[in-house]
Amino acid sequence: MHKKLRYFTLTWFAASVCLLSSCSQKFYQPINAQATSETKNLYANLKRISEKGIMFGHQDDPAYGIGWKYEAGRSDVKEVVGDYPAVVGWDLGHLELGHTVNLDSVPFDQMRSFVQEIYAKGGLNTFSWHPNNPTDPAKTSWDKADSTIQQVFSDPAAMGTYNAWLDRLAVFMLSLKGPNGELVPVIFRPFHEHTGSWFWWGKDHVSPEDYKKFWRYTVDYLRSKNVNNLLYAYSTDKFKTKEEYLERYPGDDYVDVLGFDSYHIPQYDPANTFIPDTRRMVETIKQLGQEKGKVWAFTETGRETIPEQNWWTQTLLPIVQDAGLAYVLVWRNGRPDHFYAPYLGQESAENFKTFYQLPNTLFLKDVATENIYRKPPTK
Ligand code: BMA
Repeated sequence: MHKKLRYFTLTWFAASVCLLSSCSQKFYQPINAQATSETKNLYANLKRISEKGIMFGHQDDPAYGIGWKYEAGRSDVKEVVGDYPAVVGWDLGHLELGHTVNLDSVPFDQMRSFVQEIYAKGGLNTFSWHPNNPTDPAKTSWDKADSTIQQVFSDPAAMGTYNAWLDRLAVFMLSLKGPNGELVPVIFRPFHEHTGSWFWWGKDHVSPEDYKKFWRYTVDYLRSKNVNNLLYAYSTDKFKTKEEYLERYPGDDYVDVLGFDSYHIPQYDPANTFIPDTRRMVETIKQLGQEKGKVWAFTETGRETIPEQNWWTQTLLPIVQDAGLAYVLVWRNGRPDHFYAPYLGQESAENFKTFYQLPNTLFLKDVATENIYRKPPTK
């Protein structure tokens, strides 16, 4: 920790100079003017922290890992490095149906408690959403029905279903309360990976205009329900150009965080270009973030089962280092053949410790002292 503290002191000085010279700080405000003060503070702090390092995130981290489920205080990440991730991802899939557990068997009541606990410790929560299909709730996100979104807008019954789903979402978001009754700010990342076509909101199933309209409708609806604790993350899958990234972008008034998802799958990458391709995508969102005054993040990645011993420093690090990303999130440790963070004894665990020790990779202890829900210091 010593090395990290020294680094913080130095970068803090640099950040203060930046603040005094008003380094584009005026841009970094949430799209929702009614956002709670904790949410506004979080957004400003995400920008501030991203100038110091990158927060590490893991999906469902405290809920389960390889060989365990719901054991208080456990975390595969913590068992390897002695600290929790700074960011935890959750998925709201099946909340819309009124179920009590999500699509990966996480009970929503437990999820809420975890979210509150992480908030209280100074960490960050982010939500994805794999909803079923509002035109036929028996169909999953992966049921690639064409024109679902178009149908939602043209069929009042489908729209009624979708509104009822958003009502459930709003109730859940508004139930996330901190110790003083304040709303817990979270990042909400709906309709992700839409440059691919594996979900009903994916590119082959909806026009760019309808996708944007649907996104804006969703944001406006939640806002009309006074859900003022969300920062909205726009999160494509892999993309080739800035134009492709922006093709379905709903507008600067509807997005807080610019993100994308990209997994390392060597069998689909015969030319072995994952690192340069992904770094290029990082550079694109960085450039857009700077232009637009928005935070940017690597919203999902990972190497399933991490068979490469040095994956963390040799593959992930060159992609994320010195890129101004607020966070990087790896996917869930769901099964022995489907996990993305190391566990004790896993073959990349030693290398993950090296990654953890770097001064600019941030875990819970690093961000806890930064008070990301308080007003950032002004000097
Ligand atoms: C996928 C897999 C699935 C899971 C889904 C939603 O990548 O992890 O097992 O149901 O995400 O979390």
